[in-house]
Amino acid sequence: MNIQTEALTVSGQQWKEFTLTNDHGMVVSILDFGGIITKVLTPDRDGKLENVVVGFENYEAYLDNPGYFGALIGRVAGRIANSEFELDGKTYSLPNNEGVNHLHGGEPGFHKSIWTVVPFENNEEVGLTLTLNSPDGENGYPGNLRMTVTYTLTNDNSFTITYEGVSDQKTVLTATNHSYFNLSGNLKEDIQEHVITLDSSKFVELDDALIPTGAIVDVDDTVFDFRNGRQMKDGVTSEYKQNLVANHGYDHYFLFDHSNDVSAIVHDEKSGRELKVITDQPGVVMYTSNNFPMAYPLTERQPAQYLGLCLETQASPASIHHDGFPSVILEKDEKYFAKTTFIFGVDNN
Ligand code: G6D
Repeated sequence: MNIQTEALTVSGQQWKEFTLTNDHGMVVSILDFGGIITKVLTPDRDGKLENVVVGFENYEAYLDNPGYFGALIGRVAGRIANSEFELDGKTYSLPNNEGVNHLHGGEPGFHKSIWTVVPFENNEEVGLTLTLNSPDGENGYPGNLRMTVTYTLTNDNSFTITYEGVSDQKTVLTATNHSYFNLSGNLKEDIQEHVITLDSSKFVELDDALIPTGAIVDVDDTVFDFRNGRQMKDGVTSEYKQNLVANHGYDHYFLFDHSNDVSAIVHDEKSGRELKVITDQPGVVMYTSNNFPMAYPLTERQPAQYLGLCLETQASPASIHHDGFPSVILEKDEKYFAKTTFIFGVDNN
């Protein structure tokens, strides 16, 4: 187990990058800026270590980061319709950073904040504890919020993210991480051939602005049924309206059935890599980078559509305006806790 810390100067800002390495050579690199995961090196079926997440070649690009690559997202991941919500009869207005709507906590959200980072290491694990104080009223959200995120790498090639938060006023909170996974290794291929399995029989319908309509739709007989595994490209070629509103792919919240411990599996046949996701969250936004940002070069190549798969485990901001969705309400002094583990392995083929 090993942690390396490097001081960086990016456009005059002083950042740090922490590189975690386990005893099998798996590597995860993380910035204090946005808690951004810049690199994850895992072995393919032949033991070759390659990068499996999308990241920028030049770190200045993270100051803009239109795709939220690798970043912690909050206070509320996802979209809040009309950039407002009501709590106990009071209406709160948030910055509308996507048309009339509020996306991913606004600017600067968690993804553009400098987190205080404390590394930790023992024989079993290596990791970082990241803390952030978000003051009452920041981006319109009520309550002084103290966030603690823990990134932990273990020797079974698991990477666990825990999120803890507490606010001195009733507020809304659902945090996530916005890494774009690509198991081909060093972005050799896009993700269209990746086979995805989701423990989910229902997803949330979106309107043309990607705002939940309030309807929860059965996946039966649609290309949203991933219960028995499905290639991502089915969503690209589909003429189903929900794939079209997402610009020929997926950008939807799937509600987990919790019929087994593993909520999601991603498999790349060529490399043999397999990613399993275990989470305590009620669902996940699966985004297939249909609107991949083209402005900045990536570590390994030029940008292109469908280069990364996002699995944003979280509750649903649709709960702010509709009944029947996993709630994002956090009561005064209530302890927010969320945990997601990404297990990187290889198949036996
Ligand atoms: C696009 O609609 C998608 C979002 O879901 C995603 O989080 C963002 O790009 C990075 O706006």
